[in-house]
Amino acid sequence: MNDRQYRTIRVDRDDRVVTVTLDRPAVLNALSSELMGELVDALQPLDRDPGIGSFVVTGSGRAFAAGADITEMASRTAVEMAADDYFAGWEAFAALRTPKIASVAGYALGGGCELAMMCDLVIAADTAVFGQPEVRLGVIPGIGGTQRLTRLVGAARAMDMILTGRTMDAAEAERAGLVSRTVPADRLAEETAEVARTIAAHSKPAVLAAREAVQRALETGLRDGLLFERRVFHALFANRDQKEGMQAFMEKRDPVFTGR
Ligand code: CO8
Repeated sequence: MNDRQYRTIRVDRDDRVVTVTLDRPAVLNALSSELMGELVDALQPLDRDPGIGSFVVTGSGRAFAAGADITEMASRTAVEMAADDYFAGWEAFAALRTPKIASVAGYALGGGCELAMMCDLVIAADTAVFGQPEVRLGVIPGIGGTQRLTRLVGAARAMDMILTGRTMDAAEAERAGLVSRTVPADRLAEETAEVARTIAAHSKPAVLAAREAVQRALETGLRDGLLFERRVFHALFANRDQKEGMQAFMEKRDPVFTGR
């Protein structure tokens, strides 16, 4: 990990898991440009570290994140927004290949909901509230909400959420397919850590390949997706981890993966 001091996030490492805590609780972790920059700055170098197996992103106080920072955006002009390609930096976060787990308690609204959807798994406390209320501000979701929410929950429910601005509680979000699991709030950190450790203990090349293959399902047709999956499956047989995983199974012992 780098030694940089961050103002808007906290970064902690526990063995192979790195947790980033959004740390602007006074403004419900509103996603400022500074926060976006710090998050990417912290995680990008770790993404290439074979010693890191998963990332967790979580909130603090009453929120995961209540959206993009409205105060920062409010007076900007269209020309400025376009010239800065405002929030294009979030694509760098979404492009991180190490599995990302959103651990959500409280508000995940607007950009907060979009940040959760940029992650590979969403684990929600029963206090979580999801929504895309941008229409109430006279705008629309701008960091993937119209695209990712529609793919995750279908057009009917995405239209309902995005056009009315209504929120979903954790139970509805889980039923709709936005959330991977829901847990009581006091178990959120523990449950998230358990999932993060489990993923991080697997062969990293296999995990990266699996993640990429699932993502491909969201972006391509079935025929191309199946071919991609099969080719990646074949390629994994070049790895020592494949030999070790299958040998360990046959010897009825736990595998020792090296990421090679
Ligand atoms: N930005 C900035 N400050 C915020 C935000 C935000 N998104 N959300 C909350 N805050 C601040 C409040 O202003 C308040 O500050 P202060 O104490 O100084 O007045 C503090 O956080 C606490 O909030 P509230 O007093 O409002 O707390 P409540 O419990 O009364 O209400 C809510 C909680 C319902 C979550 C309410 O704060 C709320 O509605 N927040 C805004 C939610 C929202 O609209 N989010 C969408 C933002 S737009 C967006 O995300 C678009 C992303 C795409 C941009 C891409 C551009 C290309």
